[in-house]
Amino acid sequence: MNSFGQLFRVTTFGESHGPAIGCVIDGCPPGVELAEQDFVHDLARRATGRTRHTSQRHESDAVEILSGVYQGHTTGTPIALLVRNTDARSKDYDRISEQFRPGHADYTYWQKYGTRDPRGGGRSSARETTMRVAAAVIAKKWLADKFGIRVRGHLAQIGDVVPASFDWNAVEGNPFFWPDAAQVAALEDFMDALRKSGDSVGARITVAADGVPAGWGEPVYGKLDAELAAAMMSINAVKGVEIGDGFAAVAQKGSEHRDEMSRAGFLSNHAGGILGGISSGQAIVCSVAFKPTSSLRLPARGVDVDGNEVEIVTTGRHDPCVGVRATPICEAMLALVLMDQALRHRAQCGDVGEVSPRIPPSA
Ligand code: EPS
Repeated sequence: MNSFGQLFRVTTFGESHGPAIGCVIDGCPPGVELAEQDFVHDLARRATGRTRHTSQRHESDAVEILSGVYQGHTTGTPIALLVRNTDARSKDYDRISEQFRPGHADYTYWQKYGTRDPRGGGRSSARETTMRVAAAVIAKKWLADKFGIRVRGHLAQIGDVVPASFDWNAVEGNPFFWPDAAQVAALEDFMDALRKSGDSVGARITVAADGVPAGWGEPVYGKLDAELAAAMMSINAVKGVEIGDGFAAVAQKGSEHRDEMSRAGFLSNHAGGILGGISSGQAIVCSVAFKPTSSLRLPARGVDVDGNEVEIVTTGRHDPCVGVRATPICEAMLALVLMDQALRHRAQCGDVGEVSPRIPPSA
């Protein structure tokens, strides 16, 4: 399945080393102002080769709009977006094309399909996430224009390093999306040492959406949090998702976890803005755990396609921490889920309108 969403339905296609990657978005409302320039900012935030801390593959990631836009506005018909691959170096994969990198999808793709495109990881490459971010540019725009919703995110942990302080204004000012400017120099050193060691590390990303009205999300099977979890889990290398306090809720008392209400607003947001699978009007908060990447030049024990035990060494250009550029990807999945749920809510409950009392977000 390469499609995501019910009403705002995104289908992506393409491989890391094919001629191009792309997506088709069906169900986008007409009248959204859209130009190729709109994709530049978020695609650059996600792209490789923009800093020394990510893979050095240099792609322009320029989006071509092939359909669904006329005179600068969406028409309501399918929007096709294309990004050409221009810096693939497939020879880097010759050596491991008949081997399975430990910890990589090489083995499971082989087991599933009995064949695979090993070049750049083929369809399992992080390259696919380009098109999620592109599709979400439209979703973010619509959500902001219609509801004033702001979707943003930051790196919340890398290895065992956590932010010492928090400032949203710091996040876009460094290559890590890190919320504490004073720690950035130390993070650069950390990443330089990691890269030199040939190893990789995991990371946690937190994304949030403010301005989401109360009432979005479908009980029972279309819960907003269930769809968010599935959306985040569909990103390469993701191993965990938390909504609000997530697993910390295990050790909390009910008296502590429940978000008390006053007429001035909710008094806390342990729930992450979702109750019973439906948005409460508070900020939607979601944290995502990324595993350490598996393409390492450090030798590992493995097996090849003929069943021989071999030593596996991965050379070429790889991310020592995919979490470094995962913030826009998690934002994208949050925006896509919200966009789809917004349209579904409008379809069924558009006539309900605003129900009182409406409790403002955290006071
Ligand atoms: C990736 C390896 C690199 C990355 C790629 C993900 O590709 P290649 O081996 O072809 O240089 O650059 O990510 C992207 C190109 C991208 O746009 O995200 C991997 O090992 O998954």
